[in-house]
Amino acid sequence: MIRCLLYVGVISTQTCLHVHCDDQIHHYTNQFVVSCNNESSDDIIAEWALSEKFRVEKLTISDQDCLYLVTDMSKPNNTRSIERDTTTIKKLMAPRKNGALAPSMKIQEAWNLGYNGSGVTIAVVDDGVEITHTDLDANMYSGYHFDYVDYDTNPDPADGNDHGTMCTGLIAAKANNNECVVGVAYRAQVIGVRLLTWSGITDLMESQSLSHQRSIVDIYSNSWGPPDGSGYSDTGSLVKAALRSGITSGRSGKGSIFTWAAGNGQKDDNCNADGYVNSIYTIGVTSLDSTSIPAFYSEVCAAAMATTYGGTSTSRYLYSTAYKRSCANNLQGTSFSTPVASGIIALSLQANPNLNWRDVQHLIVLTSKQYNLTDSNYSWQLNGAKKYVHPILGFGLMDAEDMVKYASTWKQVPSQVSFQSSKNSPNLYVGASGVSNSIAIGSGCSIQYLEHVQVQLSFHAMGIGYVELTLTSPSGTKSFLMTQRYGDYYNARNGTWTFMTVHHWGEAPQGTWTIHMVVAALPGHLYTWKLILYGTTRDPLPNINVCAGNPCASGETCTGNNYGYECINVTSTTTSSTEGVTAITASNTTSAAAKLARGIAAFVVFVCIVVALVVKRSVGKATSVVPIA
Ligand SMILES: *[C@@H]1O[C@H](CO)[C@@H](O)[C@H](O)[C@H]1NC(C)=O
Ligand SMILES: *[C@@H]1O[C@H](CO)[C@@H](O)[C@H](O)[C@H]1NC(C)=O
Ligand SMILES: *[C@@H]1O[C@H](CO)[C@@H](O)[C@H](O)[C@H]1NC(C)=O
Ligand SMILES: [Ca+2]
Ligand SMILES: [Ca+2]
Ligand SMILES: [Ca+2]
Ligand SMILES: [Ca+2]
Repeated sequence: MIRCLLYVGVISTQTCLHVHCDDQIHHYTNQFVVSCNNESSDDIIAEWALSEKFRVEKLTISDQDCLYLVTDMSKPNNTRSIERDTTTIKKLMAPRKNGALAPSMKIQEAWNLGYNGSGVTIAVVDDGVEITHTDLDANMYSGYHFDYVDYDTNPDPADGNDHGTMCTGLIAAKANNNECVVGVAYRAQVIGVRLLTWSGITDLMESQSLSHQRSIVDIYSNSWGPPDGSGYSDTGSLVKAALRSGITSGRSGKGSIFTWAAGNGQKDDNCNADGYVNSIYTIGVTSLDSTSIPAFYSEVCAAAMATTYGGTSTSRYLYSTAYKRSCANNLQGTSFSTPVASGIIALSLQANPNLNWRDVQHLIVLTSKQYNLTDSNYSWQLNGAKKYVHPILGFGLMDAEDMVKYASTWKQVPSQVSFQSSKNSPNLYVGASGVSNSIAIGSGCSIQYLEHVQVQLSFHAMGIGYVELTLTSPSGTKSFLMTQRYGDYYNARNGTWTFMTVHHWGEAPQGTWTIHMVVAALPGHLYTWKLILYGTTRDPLPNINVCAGNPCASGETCTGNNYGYECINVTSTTTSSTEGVTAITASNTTSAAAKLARGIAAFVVFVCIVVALVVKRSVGKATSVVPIA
């Protein structure tokens, strides 16, 4: 019997299978032995041999009995614990599942510091949760679930959908019970909130779900949104109110945390057309492929803060719990990277329950990592706060260990200040060559450290999918607020939209901001625009000095900000940074974007493996909402 095991990016403490190996093995807490004559474990052994965490040596005892001795370097030598050993051995013998992805999200490391989500409550707002699933039941917060579809207290997906049950397993499946997977926050409490259904949902149902049990819910995990690739779909007015009152009154005034799947629209969509992800109150999450590239289905998303592994059919799926007490082995989508992020945030809230909604976003900016993640369409840019940022991956891969470490000593950031520029009314005709227009922000703006930036635009586009919009900050950072969406030919006569970006986080806003609008085919107009800036007047992280530990080589000067630093070699122009890669110039990024815009040919058709609910809202605009697989 082989079942799902291990967790993304970590070596799990949870396993299930192949108990028959036990008698071949002599075990210590940090050492175990695996047969060499088994192809099924070869790739795991190879991977472990390359990792710093494990040392792998070949023991030739006899011809029949070739064995690998594996030493876990992170554990003390020769302290015995049979239970641990057997689970480790069984795990090693298992096929590769969610485990051992590199670079790691450091979830095991956060667990090793004692965090497991205990005391944190997460509402999974989805198509239902099987609360009696044997890998979930102990972590279900009984008495608090709700079904806004049938208006009862049992969120079980009566229609057989198991998307919400899959999301829940990634957050809070039990550890060490030999079933399915282990959730990132495997001791958190989950409240199942059933919202999505075939029969249609309303703005009211959505807003009730997003404020469900507000006084006890810490995180609302949302793996759903508007359909990909057509229209700019805004939230209804009740959802706007629910998000706004969530951040002001949730968690005793510290603010509810809303995580949101950034979408699976690949190159046919841009998450800024998704009003849920585009909100400053939500934490948008994209997906990384196990081969260190953005998952093929991820969208360009200036509003997304970070990425986690989300599973792909092209490299590795994720595993989780599924309906009817089963396990699923074919998960892919930002639906699944988002619960992973929710779990990491839960560990951080356990480390420090006083974090407010903006503290959590600052923590993600600070700790997410660029590594050597690559993308053939887009490059990383070093923003004005010396933090690398990517059009799809945001500030990079989330790091659970750094999240909990920084969280544990975190001081709340100063209060949020906002500033609106005056409105420019250029009324320009826009064609394929594009137009630019600038707004100067002067000393009248008291913000010194930016958080979110919004561009409020009114425009005309005969084919809205042809619109491209880029914002360049005074520091030279470019945000791709809109990219071509190849399937959307809607004629937007008097389009108005507010685009949001987190890519200028930490920058000073004073200076010239420029938007560049292109409409690649069919004419358009740029009527008016203005900037809405959010941030702080004081240093949000006065106790963090990234240059303090002298991270640069001798002869190099460290120039730092709160979020990152650059090492400048005073005798040449070579620079390196926290994340170890030379700064990528803005012009490279521009040409990459242009390449994407033209590179229509090679996109993969995304097959929605898990569910494809298509539902109509019966109140408000005629848009539909689907769970993101
Ligand atoms: C080899 O490993 C696989 C999976 O871990 C297992 O199913 C199989 O029984 C093992 N074969 C032997 C000969 O141990
Ligand atoms: C989870 O963490 C809490 C708080 O640190 C601790 O008391 C509890 O023993 C942990 N539970 C497990 C199963 O690790
Ligand atoms: C600085 O750059 C110069 C010229 O490229 C090189 O010779 C020198 O080794 C560099 N110094 C450091 C500390 O990297
Ligand atoms: Ca029900
Ligand atoms: Ca389990
Ligand atoms: Ca989308
Ligand atoms: Ca957001």
